[in-house]
Amino acid sequence: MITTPKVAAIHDLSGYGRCSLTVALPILSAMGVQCAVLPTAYLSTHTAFPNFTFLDLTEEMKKTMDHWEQLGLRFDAVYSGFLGGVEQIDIVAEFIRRFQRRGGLAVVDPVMGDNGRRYVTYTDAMCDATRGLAEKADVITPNLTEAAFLLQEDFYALPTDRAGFAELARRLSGGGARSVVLTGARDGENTIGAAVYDRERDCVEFTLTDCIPGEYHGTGDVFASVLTGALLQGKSLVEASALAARFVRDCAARTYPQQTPPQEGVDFEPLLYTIAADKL
Ligand code: PXL
Repeated sequence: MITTPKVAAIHDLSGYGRCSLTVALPILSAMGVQCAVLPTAYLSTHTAFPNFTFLDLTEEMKKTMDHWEQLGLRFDAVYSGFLGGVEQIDIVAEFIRRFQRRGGLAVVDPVMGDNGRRYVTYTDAMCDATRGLAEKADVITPNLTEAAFLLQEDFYALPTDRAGFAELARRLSGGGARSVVLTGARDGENTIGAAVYDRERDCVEFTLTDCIPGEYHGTGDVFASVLTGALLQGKSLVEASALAARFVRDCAARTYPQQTPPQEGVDFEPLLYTIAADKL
């Protein structure tokens, strides 16, 4: 009998603007994964829109965990993303300890910023705590900005070629303690994708696609969600990263001609069928 894998997704819920849970939930469901959600905050929109509202759900997270403990719930994967404060980052570490089933997977997307800049709600203390959380993960999925924060280096001094990205991915693994999928790795003008360090195989491979013009919000969340779903469906890390890179590329290619504002994210919904469980 084939059982449906179960993931707990710990991200914010942004009412408008495709990112975090509004991306993770449909993608994981389409991929044939049962997705339980532990929302960290409710925002009217993600933080790239002006004047967003922010309702912190830290207390609700704690109560939910106690309830889930009473129910004896365990998850094949814990998948975290945007977090609302330092305490929540500690709560995710505790969640992994309490709810990850033996042999399960902790995927931490160390969401902190993009394009060399921190997201407006991320503080120094949160970046320090995120570094600690990343150390507890089996797989981390930083973009280059987050890689700079994790390694406490200047974003503008990071390498810009394949050999340099491979070295960065290895360093982010903490001596092979965790696997790393470093996103936003550009190889020349027209190619983008990820440098993938697999701790099982102790090697770095690249999963690259052609580069579509336009920079859309939430693509990191689309990428990490597809990666998590594919890993739970038994794909290798490199296969999962290749699928995620191709899906983000296809979504961007579909979105670009529509000329929608970048904050609205990518038009992924009509393409969900391409990553449906029966296509994997
Ligand atoms: O896509 C990352 C993300 C998730 N959640 C919120 C965000 C962002 C990036 O800005 O603002 C609320």
